[in-house]
Amino acid sequence: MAGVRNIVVLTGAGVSAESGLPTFRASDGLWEGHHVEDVATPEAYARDPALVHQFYDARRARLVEVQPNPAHDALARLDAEWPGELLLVTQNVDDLHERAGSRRLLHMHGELTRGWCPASGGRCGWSGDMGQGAVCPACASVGRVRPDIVWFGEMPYGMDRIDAALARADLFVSIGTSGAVYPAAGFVRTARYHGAQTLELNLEPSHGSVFFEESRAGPASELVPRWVAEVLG
Ligand code: BJW
Repeated sequence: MAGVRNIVVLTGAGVSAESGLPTFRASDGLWEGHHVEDVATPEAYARDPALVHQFYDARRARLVEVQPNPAHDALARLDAEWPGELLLVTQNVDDLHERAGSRRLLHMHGELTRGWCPASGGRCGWSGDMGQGAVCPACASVGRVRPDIVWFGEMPYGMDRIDAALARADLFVSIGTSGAVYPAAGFVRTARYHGAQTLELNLEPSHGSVFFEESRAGPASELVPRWVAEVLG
């Protein structure tokens, strides 16, 4: 692709939808009967930890039943074959990008398969239920471990690395995200400010569509492999 060496890709829930994981804001905007904005906050966790653990335990259990789809596979191919800089920033907390083979990957909203203990400050891999009785492997405290997930009002991971990559990007591509949640929703404007070309691949135009130079509408499993084939020429 002429003039493009550094690429930043942002993915959201839409990239995993065809693997069978529900998006957040589809149709009635509810997730398991709850608004995501009500469950995914530190305040909700303090108020009702059992409910929040139940929400994340169910999603962690579902992870083992699903597989990467052609969109994840195509992004892994891009990672393996693109000779320039690449950063795949995902808002998703599932592990489908790494299971497909992506390596230059950053989970800005955390990971379902990790826990975080505020008592020890440590983070650790986690499989199966966490619940309220989880024991921290670092400090052995009981009931302090929480999902390593970035909730509303908390700082996303890797912002320095993301900002640096956006400042160097020649091309910014957003895939399967509604553009409803910041700071990710602002990445397109940052990338444009620094001179990058911008492209959106989404089932339908997102909230932020107007900020992209080009928008393509359709399912990620079709659009992403086609785009990756174009880029790799
Ligand atoms: C398909 C498809 C297919 C479907 N193919 N496409 C007012 C203004 C601005 C900001 C704020 C504000 N008030 C508060 C804020 C800040 C707040 C925020 O953005 N709030 C909004 C509600 C306005 N943000 C935060 O608090 C963040 N932290 C923060 O800002 O820290 C301060 C800071 C300061 C300075 C610099 C940096 C930071 C933290 C946000 C944490 C978000 N966490 C969640 C939940 C946790 C993870 C989890 O439980 O899974 O992350 S919320 C939820 O939304 C989740 C997602 O990652 C995130 C984005 O959702 P996504 O991925 O876009 O999903 P959907 O469902 O919205 O969209 C899916 C899209 O796919 C749709 O467009 C479909 O069309 C498409 N699609 N099928 C292709 N087959």
